Amino acid sequence: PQPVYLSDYQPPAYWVTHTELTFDLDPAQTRVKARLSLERHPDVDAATPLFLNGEQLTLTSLAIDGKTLDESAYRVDGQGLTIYNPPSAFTLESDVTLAPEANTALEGLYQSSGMYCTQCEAEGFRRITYYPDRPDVMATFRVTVIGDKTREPVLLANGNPVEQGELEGNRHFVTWEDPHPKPCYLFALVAGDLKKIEDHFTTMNGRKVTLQLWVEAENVAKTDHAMASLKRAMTWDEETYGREYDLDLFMIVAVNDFNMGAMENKGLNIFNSAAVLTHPDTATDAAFQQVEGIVAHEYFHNWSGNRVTCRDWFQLSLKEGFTVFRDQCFTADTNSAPVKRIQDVSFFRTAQFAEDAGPTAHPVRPDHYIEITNFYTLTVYEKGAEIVRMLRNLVGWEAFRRGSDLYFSRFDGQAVTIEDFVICMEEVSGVDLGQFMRWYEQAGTPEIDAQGEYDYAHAEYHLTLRQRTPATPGQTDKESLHIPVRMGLVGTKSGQDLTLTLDGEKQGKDTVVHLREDEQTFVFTEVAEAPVPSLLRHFSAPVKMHFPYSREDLAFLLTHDSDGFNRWDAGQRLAMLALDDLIAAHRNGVEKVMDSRVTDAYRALLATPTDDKAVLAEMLALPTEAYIAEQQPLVDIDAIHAAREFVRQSLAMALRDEFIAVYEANQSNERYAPTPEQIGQRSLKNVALSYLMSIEDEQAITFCQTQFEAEHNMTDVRHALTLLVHSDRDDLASPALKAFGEKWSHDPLVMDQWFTIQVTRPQEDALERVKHLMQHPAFSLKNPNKVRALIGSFAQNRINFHRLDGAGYALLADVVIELNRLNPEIAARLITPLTRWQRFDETRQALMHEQLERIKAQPLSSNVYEVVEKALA
Ligand code: B3K
Ligand code: ZN
Repeated sequence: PQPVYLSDYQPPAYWVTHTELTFDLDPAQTRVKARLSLERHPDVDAATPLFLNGEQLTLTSLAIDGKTLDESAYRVDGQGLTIYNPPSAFTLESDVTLAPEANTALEGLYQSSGMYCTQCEAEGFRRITYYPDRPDVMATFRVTVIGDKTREPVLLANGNPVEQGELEGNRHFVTWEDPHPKPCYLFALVAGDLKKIEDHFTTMNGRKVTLQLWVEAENVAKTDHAMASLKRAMTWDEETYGREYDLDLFMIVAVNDFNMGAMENKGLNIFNSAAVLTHPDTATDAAFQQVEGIVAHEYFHNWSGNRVTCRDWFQLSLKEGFTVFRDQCFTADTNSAPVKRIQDVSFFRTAQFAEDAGPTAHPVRPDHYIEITNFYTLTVYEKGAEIVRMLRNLVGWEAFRRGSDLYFSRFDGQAVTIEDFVICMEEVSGVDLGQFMRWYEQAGTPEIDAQGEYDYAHAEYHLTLRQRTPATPGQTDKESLHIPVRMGLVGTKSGQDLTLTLDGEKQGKDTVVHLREDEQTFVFTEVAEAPVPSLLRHFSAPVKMHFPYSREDLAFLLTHDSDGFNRWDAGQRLAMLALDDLIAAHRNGVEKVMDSRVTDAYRALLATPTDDKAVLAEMLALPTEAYIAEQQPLVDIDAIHAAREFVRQSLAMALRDEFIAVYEANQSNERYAPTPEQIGQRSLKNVALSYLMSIEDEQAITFCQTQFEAEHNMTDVRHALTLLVHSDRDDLASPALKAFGEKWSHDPLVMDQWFTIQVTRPQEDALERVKHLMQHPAFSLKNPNKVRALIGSFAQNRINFHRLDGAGYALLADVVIELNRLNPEIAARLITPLTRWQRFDETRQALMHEQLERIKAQPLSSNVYEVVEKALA
């Protein structure tokens, strides 16, 4: 497979101004008739052939302006259809057939639990009809769907229904019209036996919008939260960005087989059922929050993505980075802002940093790709969102909002680039963003080495920052970035933020210093007492900040930093220092000793009264094994696990009474609601229970059993069950697992959780359990949620996935090889853990390498090929 390059971009030679489609649905032979109005670009010369993408289609007829095309006038190959010497403006009619039931890749038109649905982003539309399948071709659509009245009583497409009727042979049709020109990746169709839940929303200018959620009959009771979330998102986008919805109808459909979370098709969002269905008995707090976030994200795309879209797929972060930033702010505003930031950063620093440090590292705007589906990454999404966040901070919210308004009005109905967005921000603010653009072009995580010195004699604090970005594949030389470092100086005597004076100017107690050079020293004057610097507050840039903090400094920041985010971060850093020592002790076979400063810090946390229980729960959580691994030069799986367990157990023993008190004080019989208060309370209680269960305390076991049996809500039930299954008390775990599995055998989303709980257990039998569960009737390799729940989760089970006999790697490779044929997109994603082989010891490196080579020896999809090729390069 050949890569595509950003530098090769050419505007389309022909535009499609209007698209008419008729679908005659059939599992084995769906017929798609297309009628496209085409126009040649005035600058393109007349002999230029027209190329239309098309894959896995059978062409049955082709006509221009009503006349059947002679076979010599066109050519069909595996990529598409070339028409020689077309007129400058014409109507093209094509007739194709395809087989939705055979589509296991879940791209294009496929069947899920018997219903028909589509996924076109990025390049799935070419599996539906011959078309210029690129985002810069935008047309209005009129779509007729014909289906069986019994099997497909509901026939949906984008826009508004304009006509419907009965046909012979128990068939019927509905015609839909979407007045907003759109690229074909936003096309959608759904047909099946679905039930709807309806509600209404009146927009800021009085447009009455009908909101519909379409689900299988048994899921009707799981839709309240998604509907409420949608309404909150609509209100928030009006109030925050002045964005109003633009059709009379907004639909969300839940499907069971879906490669990603959801898709923002115009007026007809299609969701993975896991990203929309919730019920207190079946979904955890985390799932409730995830649903709210995804519903909002897809809704926000209606402007940031649909009204203004991407010129080409290299610009993917234009819509994704901006929309993720928007959904993050929405969640922060609707729930607990500090917790949202802590959770996002904690995930980012674990997973995106790892991506940026591995063989598939790429810039937020990549400059080439083989398979675009491989670029729906944490870098494009989350690092892209961090860049937008920096922009917002650089220009200030008020200018950012004006820049956003300008962007939407200037480019409405167009397909544009990342520069177009940044230039709007530059225009409204007058801030020079030239150097800032490098964030989009350079891969790798920048690192800052910071050093500070307090000059008593002159009452000055000198802060020196040095930046470097490590080489990444294909990018060895990095230029210096414009890095906004938000910071404060906390006085060691007063315990308060000091007023900052930089270059003679008063800054307040919190400021942003701009690091643009490789090295810069910032001199703060009138610093009355020796401070501890609080750096990168709120994670003001996606970088690694190194500062030689002592444990005393960190314990001090943990109690005194006015920035809640950095208080949490100080706790993480403090725990990391202790963990580092313990990892070394484990490797050297030396007895492990708990650092009493960590214990004291945790004791102090537990003793300090707080309103925000969710933040406290985050503060009490130790860095995950994945995060710890990310901080080590060479990952020692066993030492990390042992060190972390040691800290957990030491804390549990030292603070047993405190944890029991926290657990008991946060019991509640309130009716379940996914409110920040209740979620905070449950998180805190369950963190305490986790600590207590790490020492298999008798009291904790009783708490766990009672909590499991009380069946108050899935958050508590799942947490208790997980702790039992992850303990050595199989006598208690087995019956609980069995009861849970039987109770929920009818509910695929709960069974996903049942799978995950089992394969993430630390005991040695985890791998055997995976193999065993792959035979379970509820498991299927064809369902991405099942693959993620069982195989994806097992790959996160670090000590078992990285077993020294290589069996974990071999199992993953087996699944990748099989999935490569069924669903290349999911197969390629699943390889990720193996691509990180360079980080491990020689034995594991060799074992991982061996599996990558084994995959590479197979006939591969371009998706899997691209990832394996990079991993082995
Ligand atoms: N835009 C979709 C991504 C779908 C891509 C699938 N290959 C989801 C989202 O970001 O909202
Ligand atoms: Zn998105």
